[in-house]
Amino acid sequence: MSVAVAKPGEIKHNYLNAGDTVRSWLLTTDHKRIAVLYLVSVTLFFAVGGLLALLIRLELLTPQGDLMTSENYNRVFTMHGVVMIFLFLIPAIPAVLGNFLVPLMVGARDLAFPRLNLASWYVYMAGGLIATWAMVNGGVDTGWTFYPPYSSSYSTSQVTLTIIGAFLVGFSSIFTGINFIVTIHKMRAPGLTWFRLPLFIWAHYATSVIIVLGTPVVAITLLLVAVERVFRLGIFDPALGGDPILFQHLFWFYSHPAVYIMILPAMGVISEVIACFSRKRVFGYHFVAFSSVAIAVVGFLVWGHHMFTTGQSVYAGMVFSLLSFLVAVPSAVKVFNWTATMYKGTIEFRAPMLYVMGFLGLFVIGGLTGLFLASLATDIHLQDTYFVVAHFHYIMVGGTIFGYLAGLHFWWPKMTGRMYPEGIAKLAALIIFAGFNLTFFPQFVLGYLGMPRRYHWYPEEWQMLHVMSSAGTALLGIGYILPIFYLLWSLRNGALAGPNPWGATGLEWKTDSPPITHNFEETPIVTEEPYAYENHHQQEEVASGTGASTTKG
Ligand code: HEM
Ligand SMILES: [Cu+2]
Repeated sequence: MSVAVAKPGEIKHNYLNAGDTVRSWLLTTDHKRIAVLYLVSVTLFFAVGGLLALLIRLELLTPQGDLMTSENYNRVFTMHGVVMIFLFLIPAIPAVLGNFLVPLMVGARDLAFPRLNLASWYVYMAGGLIATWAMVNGGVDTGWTFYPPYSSSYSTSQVTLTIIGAFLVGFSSIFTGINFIVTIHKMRAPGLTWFRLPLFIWAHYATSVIIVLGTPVVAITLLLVAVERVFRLGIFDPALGGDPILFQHLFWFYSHPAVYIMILPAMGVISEVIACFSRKRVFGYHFVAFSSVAIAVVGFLVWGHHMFTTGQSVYAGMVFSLLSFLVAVPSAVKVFNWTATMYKGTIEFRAPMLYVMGFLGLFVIGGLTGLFLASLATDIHLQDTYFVVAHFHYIMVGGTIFGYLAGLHFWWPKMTGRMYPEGIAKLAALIIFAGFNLTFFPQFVLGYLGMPRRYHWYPEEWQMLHVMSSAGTALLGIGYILPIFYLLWSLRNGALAGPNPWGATGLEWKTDSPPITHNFEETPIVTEEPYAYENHHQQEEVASGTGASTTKG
C-alpha cells in the first residue's frame, strides 16, 4: 500500500490547519470537520442533558417533592429524555465518529454527498436550537414519548415547538444515513470487498438502514400530534374520534428500532477496539457482521413489547414477546464473539479497552433485564417502574456512552494528532464505571419494589436506595467532566501520535494523524482481510501469510 505519511514529530498539512476562519469551519464540506462540528454540538447538548439529570437526582434525594413542583419535575425529566435521546444518543456515534471514520475506513476522499452532510449538521442545529428555545420558554412535560391525548389535548407546555425540533433532528439523521449507505456501496477502495470491511462499517450500514426506514415514521407521527394539537383534528385523541393506541404503535415502530440506532454504532466501536487491544482478528467476523443486519431486521418486529399493558390482544403480546426473545440472539452472538476474541489474546488495558470491558458487562445486564421485560408475565409487574429506567440506562449509558467514550479515546489520536494522557483517562473510565453502577443498580431494586418511573414523591423506606443512586450521579458527573479537561489539554500538550499509535489495522491508520483534507495522498489498495493482527506479527517470517479464512477463530 503506497500512502505517504508524515514522520512523528513533524506536523504536515492536515484537515485541521487547512483554514482557521470561522467561515472555513461553518461552510466546510470536509466530513472530518463536520464530525468536529458535531462533536462540539453533541457535547454541549450532553452537558445540558446531564444538568437536567442532576436536577432529577437532587429532587429524588428526599421522599417529598421539595426542590420543585410536580409540574416542573415533569418538565425536567421530559427535557432530560428529549435532549439525551434525540440530541445526544442518536447522533453521537454516527455523526461524530461515523462521519469522521466511514470515508477513511473505506478509503474514500469524503462521503458521497458532502453538502448533504453539512446540511445535516445545520438541520440538526436548527432542531436542537428550536428544542432549546422551547425549553427556556416554558419547557415540555409530556415525557420524551409524547403520548397523546395528554400531549395533543391537555398539556399546556411547549409540545408543538419541541416536536418541530425533534422532527428536524430526525431529518438530519436521515441525511447522514443516506450518505453512509451510498458511500459504503459506491466508494470503497479497490480490493475492499464487503467481507473485508471493518465491523464498524457493517454496524453503521445496518444503523443507516434503520434510520432511513424508521425515522420518517416517527417524524410523521410526531407531526400528527402537532396537527391534532393545533388544528384539533381527531387522530389520536378519543374525545375527537382518534385512537391513542395508534400513536403508541407508530411511536414504538420507530422507537424500538431507534434503540438499535443508539446501540449498533457502539457495537461497531467495540469490535474495532477489542481486536486492536487483543491483537487478534475478531472471532467469527461473518457472524458479527450479519448479526448487525439481523438486529436491524428483527428490531422492526418487536415494538409491541412496549404495549403489553395497553390492552393489545394476548396473542399479539405472545408474538411480540417471542420475537423480543429472538432479537436478543444476535446481540448475544456479538457478546460471545467478542469474548472469544479476547480469549488467549495479548490484551492491553488501555483506556478504550477499559470502556470496552465496561460495555461488555453492562450491556449484558441491560440486555438480560430486557428479557425480563419482554416476558409477558413479568412485564405486568415491572412496566413503568424504575426497573425499566435501570434497564434502558444500562443499555444506553453502559452500552452506548461507554462505546462512544471508547471510540473517542481510540480515535482521538487520529482526529487530533495528539495522544490523550493515559493515566487520568483510565482513572476517568473507572470513576464512570463505579458512578454508573451506583446510580443505576439501585434502580433495579427500586423498580422491583414498585417505585414507579416519573414520580417524585415516594415512601420513606425507599430513601436509602434513592440516596445511593443520587450519590452515584455525583460520581458519574465527575467522571464525565474529566475527559473534557484532559482531552482539551491534550490538543496542545499531548504527545504527537503519528499515523498509527496503536499498531492497528484498518485504512484510517494508514494515513497521517490528523489526516489531510482528502484523506489519502493516493487511493489505497486493499489486499488483506480485516483485523489481520496475527499476520502482521508473522509477516517477517512468512512472506505471504494473508490467505487465512476470516471465520477461523
Ligand atoms: C439493545 C439495546 C436496547 C436499548 C437501547 C433499549 C432501550 C429501551 C428503552 C429506551 C426503553 C424504555 C422506553 C420507555 O418506556 O421510555 C426500553 C424498554 C423496554 N425494553 Fe429495551 N432496550 C434495548 C434492548 C432490549 C432488549 C434486548 C430487550 C428484550 C429482548 C428489550 C426489551 C424491552 C422491553 C420489553 C421494554 C418495555 C418495558 C416496559 O415498558 O415495561 N430491550 N428499552
Ligand atoms: Cu423496545
